[in-house]
Amino acid sequence: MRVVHSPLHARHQGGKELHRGELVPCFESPARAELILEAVRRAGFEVSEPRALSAQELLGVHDAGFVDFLRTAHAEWRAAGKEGFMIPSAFPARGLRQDRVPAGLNGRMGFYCFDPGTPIVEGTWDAALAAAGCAVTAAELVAEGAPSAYALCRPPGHHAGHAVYGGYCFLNNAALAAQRLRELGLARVAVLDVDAHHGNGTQEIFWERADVLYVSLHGTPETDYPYFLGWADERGAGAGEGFTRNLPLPRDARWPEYAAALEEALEAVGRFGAGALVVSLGVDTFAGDPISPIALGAEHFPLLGARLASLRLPTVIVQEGGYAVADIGGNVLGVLNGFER
Ligand code: Q9C
Ligand code: ZN
Repeated sequence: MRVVHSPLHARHQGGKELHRGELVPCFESPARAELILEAVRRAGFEVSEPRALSAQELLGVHDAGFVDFLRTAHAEWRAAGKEGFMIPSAFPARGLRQDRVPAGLNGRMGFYCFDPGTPIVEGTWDAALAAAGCAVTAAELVAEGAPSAYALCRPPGHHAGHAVYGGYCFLNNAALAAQRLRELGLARVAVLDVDAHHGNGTQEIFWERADVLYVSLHGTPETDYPYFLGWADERGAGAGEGFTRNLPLPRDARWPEYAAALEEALEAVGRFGAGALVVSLGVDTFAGDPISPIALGAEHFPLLGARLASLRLPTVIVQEGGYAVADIGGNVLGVLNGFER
């Protein structure tokens, strides 16, 4: 399996997130991608860089004003004499208008964001665009006939919606991969999201579409991030009704419960008749993860990989979360090896 990765990921670093009342260094760090890269290289996977992506190519998934904001926000911040990371302080929640984009930078930042845990730094745009490029390049490899490809994306993407960022995500890498597969002629594409958190962004992007199935396994929103989406009764709307499937799990679920839900998810993907599969792969389902709602052991990741491979679909695996940094390389490699075996 080819690995697509860009060193530009490292441009996104140095930010802090609001965590339990304190500003702390982000859990989502450059070391994550470096350690995954080291593990896949050592295991003999061929690694290549993505092709360059233009901002224009994001518009099948993202809003033009949103993309413009992400591209220019930090330059505007610096032009105002500020430095360091940017985080918003107010959001358009219930009762507040969402039909007007504020002109000022702080208002616009809150408008396009949903949490204070996703700082923008000087290099965020370059890193996010390169990560999107990894996912799109991996999709193109698979559309050209590769049985599978792994996009080692950083920052991650599944929390980013059509016009909103958050959850360490700016551009939705997996959605861009699925959209690219559609453009390249695959009539039906399934996205299976096995990150520990619900992929609210991916769900929102494909909510009214019947050509892209979204299935997610995640810690229940009753207790876990992103809190406000990911219940089992969310099933899509309009033409997309029945093409979203959520399988929330109780907190600290272990392999037996997880594996049972995974079988349901695989069955849903099988029934859909997808021509290709995009996997949103978070290894934050690991018991040792500092922000994980699910408690899998390292030995379960190869089993997960093998079950994903059992669908026998052309597959793009897109890296999402995973914050147990010391174990992240081994856990991702476990999935990839299990997939190829
Ligand atoms: N302050 C992904 O796994 N914050 N995103 C949790 C820590 C958000 C996770 C609380 C977690 C987002 C891609
Ligand atoms: Zn996650």
